Amino acid sequence: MYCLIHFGPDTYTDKEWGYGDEDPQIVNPTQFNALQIVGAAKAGGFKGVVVVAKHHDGFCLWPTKTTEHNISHSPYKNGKGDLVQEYRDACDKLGMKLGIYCSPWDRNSALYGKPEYVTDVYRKQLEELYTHYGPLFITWFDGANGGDGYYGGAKETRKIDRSTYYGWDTTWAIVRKLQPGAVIFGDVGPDVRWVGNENGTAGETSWATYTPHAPEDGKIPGNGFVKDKEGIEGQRDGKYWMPAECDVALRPGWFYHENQDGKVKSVNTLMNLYYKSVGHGACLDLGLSPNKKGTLNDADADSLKKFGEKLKQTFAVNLAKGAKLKASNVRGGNLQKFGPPHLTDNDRYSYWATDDTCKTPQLIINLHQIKTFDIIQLRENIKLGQRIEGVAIDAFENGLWHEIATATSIGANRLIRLTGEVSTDKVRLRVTKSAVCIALSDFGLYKEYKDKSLEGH
Ligand code: FUL
Repeated sequence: MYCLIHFGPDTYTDKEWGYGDEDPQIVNPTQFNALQIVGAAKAGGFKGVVVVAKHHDGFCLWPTKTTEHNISHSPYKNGKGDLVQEYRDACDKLGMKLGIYCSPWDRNSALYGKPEYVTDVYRKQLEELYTHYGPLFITWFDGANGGDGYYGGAKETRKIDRSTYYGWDTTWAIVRKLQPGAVIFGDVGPDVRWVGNENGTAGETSWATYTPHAPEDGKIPGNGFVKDKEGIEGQRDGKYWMPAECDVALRPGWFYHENQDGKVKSVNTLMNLYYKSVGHGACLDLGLSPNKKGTLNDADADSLKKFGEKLKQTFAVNLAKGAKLKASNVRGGNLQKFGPPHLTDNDRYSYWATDDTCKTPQLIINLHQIKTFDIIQLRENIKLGQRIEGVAIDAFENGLWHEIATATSIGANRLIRLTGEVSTDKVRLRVTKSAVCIALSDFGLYKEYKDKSLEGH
């Protein structure tokens, strides 16, 4: 999980997509506090932040040499400000990771639409960002592209060829060279893909494998030019390993709007999103919207804090730990290496594996005493791929096994939220379908933490 921070001229004009003619003078976050913003993300359990260094309006939050349309022409710190640097410093102080979003579409640039925009402006901006603010864990390439804008005063509509204009191969090569540790996000990956919606949810069935397709036959797909809906589930036979990223904002909009102050997502809404993103093997990328002063409103920070607390408490104790695990098959009979005890150790890559011929094994989890849970967690050793295609879980009640849940894809993480609490001393896992022998790394039973103080709003 990480946060995606939108702040810029739109914060002051109450817009979501600035036209590109905004006066830099309006950007004046007098109390800008990167530590408060990044600290709130950390309290929410997020591991990093992606800073929108330039949104579609073209305004750069760092003192770039590529355009005058940047923070050095705003009153903030008398033109000596650099918000990206302040985020970098805050991340370093708090042990958080930093990523960058720099919008390819630029509604301010007079050159937008010409090849020179890509070569002399956009790629130079990326070079500046990757050279000065690393190490980055991710770099975001947004798909919104082309359309009307200010474009240096031309005030017209400019359309670009979404397959070819940005020369993605060359552009991505800048990331590989300057930030080799960063994954590249985009509608077409190449490392991680957009999930195809902005609701923050991946499909109930969710494959990390994916082949992006252009919406027009015979064309090459590009960012902003894919069959979006295919991103939700991915494809079982997808050509590329490209796990999904679920982006959604904490408020209705990505940018701050005073009239949305009462619409900050509640802890329970965030938990629901967590189950449907992280719990479907994807990432949750939550949008934060600093206000005009340059801080998060108390309600936003409060919701994050409660969410972090609820997550921490919920997953603090794996009720399956200490259980006796009996598997119907263990690879080569080698309990030490492939036995089921690996399912409840703290290593997400140690695993229970079966013989090549055994694709539908069963496991009995003897809890020794009655335990009450409402969440089941399964994780595959993702380094060995996504193998499992179907599981069922049973609880032993009144002398009989009762099916309490089923699921399809597992992947890096699968959280099954039961419709109610289950109390039992024995649980059975049945793998009902797998492409090859299984390599399951974790099994967990949890009870969602409920505390009145966290249900605040
Ligand atoms: C979208 C953009 O158009 C939105 O403004 C926002 O930045 C979101 C994260 O990505 O494509």
